[in-house]
Amino acid sequence: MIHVAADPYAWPYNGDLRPENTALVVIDMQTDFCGKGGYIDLLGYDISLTRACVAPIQRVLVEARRRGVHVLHTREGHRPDLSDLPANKRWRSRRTRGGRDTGVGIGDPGPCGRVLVRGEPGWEIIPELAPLPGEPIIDKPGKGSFCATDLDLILRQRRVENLVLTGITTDVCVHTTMREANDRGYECLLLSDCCAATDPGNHAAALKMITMQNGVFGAVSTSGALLEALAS
Ligand code: C5J
Repeated sequence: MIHVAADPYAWPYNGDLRPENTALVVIDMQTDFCGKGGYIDLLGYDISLTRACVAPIQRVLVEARRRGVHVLHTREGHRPDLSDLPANKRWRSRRTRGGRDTGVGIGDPGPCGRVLVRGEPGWEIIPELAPLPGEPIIDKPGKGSFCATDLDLILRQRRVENLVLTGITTDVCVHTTMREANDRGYECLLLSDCCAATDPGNHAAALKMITMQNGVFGAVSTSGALLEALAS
């Protein structure tokens, strides 16, 4: 039995933590969410917040790859013809925090190409966390990684039971993915230092939500605790 020290319970619930049944999912580490001139930067948020998890994810990736843990990456983005972009998502994305329509929203041209459009520079995963050949990249049109993707199929083919969630943003795509995964029966662990949000309060609240009801969506831990457990 191997457990990771986690809140609110030692994870995974059954102590069955092996590289073969465990996947590390790196969510949306794209320039549009953490790079200069990307979508989040254009919206006026501080990208040093969303970049804070880059180095911790790098450390976990090295160890996960070395030990043969499954590694998967996701990218949020839309087809160049925007046929998979809901009109309300586009409309909302164009509004600033003050509610003014700036015209710089999803699908519009920006310093990193068209915002969150597949194939554009801003949509690419940042070079520091570039996927290795053979690591699946899940392209998703929504916030959750299971909606309109083949993620579940790929995980089930690999007999994955445990999911370690990292990436950005904690309160949006990471949380949505964790909730979707939990409902599908995956045993989920979110690494707090390997996730980040555009707002520290939202990051903290997202972590707290997971720990309610004895771990309503799974558990929360840190990269250090995971690496310790993997080494044991
Ligand atoms: C957002 C994401 N925040 N990757 N996307 O719109 O969390």
